[in-house]
Amino acid sequence: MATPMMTCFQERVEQVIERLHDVDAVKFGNFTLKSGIQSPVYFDLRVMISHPDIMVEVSKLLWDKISTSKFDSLCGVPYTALPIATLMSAANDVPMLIRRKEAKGYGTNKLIEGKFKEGDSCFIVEDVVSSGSSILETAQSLSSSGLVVKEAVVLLNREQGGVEKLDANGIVLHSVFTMTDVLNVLSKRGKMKPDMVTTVAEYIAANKFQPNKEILSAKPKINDVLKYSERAAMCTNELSRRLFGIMDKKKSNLALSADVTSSKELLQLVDKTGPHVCMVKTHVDILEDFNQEVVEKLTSLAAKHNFVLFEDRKFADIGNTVMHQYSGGVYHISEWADLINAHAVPGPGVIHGLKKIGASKGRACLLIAEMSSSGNLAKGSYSQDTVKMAEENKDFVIGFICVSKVSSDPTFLHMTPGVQLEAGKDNLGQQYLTPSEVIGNRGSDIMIVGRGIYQAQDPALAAKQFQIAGYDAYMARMAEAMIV
Ligand code: 5IU
Repeated sequence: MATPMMTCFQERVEQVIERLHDVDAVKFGNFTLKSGIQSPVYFDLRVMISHPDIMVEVSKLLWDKISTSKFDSLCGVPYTALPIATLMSAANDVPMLIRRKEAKGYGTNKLIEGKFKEGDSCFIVEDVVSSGSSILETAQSLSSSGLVVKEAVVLLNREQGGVEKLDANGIVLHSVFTMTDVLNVLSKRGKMKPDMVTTVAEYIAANKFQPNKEILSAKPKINDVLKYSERAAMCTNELSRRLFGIMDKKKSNLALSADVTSSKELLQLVDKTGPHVCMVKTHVDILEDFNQEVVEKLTSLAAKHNFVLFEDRKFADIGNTVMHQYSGGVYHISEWADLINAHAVPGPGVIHGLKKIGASKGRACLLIAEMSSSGNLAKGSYSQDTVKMAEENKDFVIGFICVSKVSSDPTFLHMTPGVQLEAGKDNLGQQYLTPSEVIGNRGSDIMIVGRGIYQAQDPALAAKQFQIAGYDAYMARMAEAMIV
């Protein structure tokens, strides 16, 4: 039997659901959702901000759900949950944190605003949850800044896998009401026509997350469930085996793009960030004071910190020319770079030329299947033909530069540039995705980060944050592949 307190809470929940319906935050009809799915019910909880009485009551209900939990601060997921978290914080004298949605790109470049110390616990507040991705992304940002996130609270649970996804990532989700509650309350209170009640009930049933059904029907994507160590064991190429081994041992899928222009700065940056990376990517031709000593020191740092050295030379000429560019000139790249990359545009001759120089030295190559810059032409059939070219040259080509999963072969590496802790772009066409998007959603193996690290106030700390965010996203991807 319900206790009086529970009954009272329940009554308040029902009133809020009815109020939300009255102000058109819940609508019935025929709607096309962002995902393209047709839905007979539509939630627009943002309209709450125009109704202070609803905002206050919602914040109280959310607080009542979590008041027995212990935490140091609250963090609302932008945007609607931000003012709700503010109300909860002020009414209950609990500090609040704000996760920046856009990187500032100047000043302290802080990701989390507000005062906290490493190890503090933070409770996430959200208005509505479907798959749980926004809460997970917020949790990853918070934990990469040293906070501990174990719980989240949401007003409306759409029952579409959010609870399970967050649970797989160690986060308990509390909700004030579910989509089924909305249907029950509004039909009970005569706010819906009987045929609409049936339509919505059918829609909820059809879209409800059913883990068991999905485990049986979904075939996990192979390199989403294989661990780095398992993939290392599958590789015949010595360098890819070593690289997967480093990723496993160092718990890092981070490649630093060390695009600085002085040797001193380069060596200092690499030494500081070395413990957090599995790879350092260079553009030696931008160094104003290049000499052989620099690459000798770089290779010593690679041994000291156990990472792979990748010269981002992007060879793009006929076989005979790239042989000279790779082995000779000023840089003698083949003498020190473990890994290089090439455009597929000249045809397989470019790989054959590079292989002639590099294969006997244990070197390997990536093909550029896609690029991160806006308007680039590496897409569609060009990308597909690049993958085919790699498959035909697996003894020397070990993977791709790409922004999506281009091959399901678990021995191929997918490496993605254009990564910052917040999505965005620079003013010359570079496009940024987040670690959780690149590693978690797109299934890439290694994220390449340049300015996000070397322009940070503390590059070692930034590298550590990216390392944690990238590795968390990899773990989340593995956990999700097990559920779905
Ligand atoms: N890089 C890209 N996009 C690409 C390829 C390479 O950004 O498609 I191919 C390189 C350029 C730069 C690094 O060296 O990756 C990204 O640096 P920032 O994180 O500073 O944008």
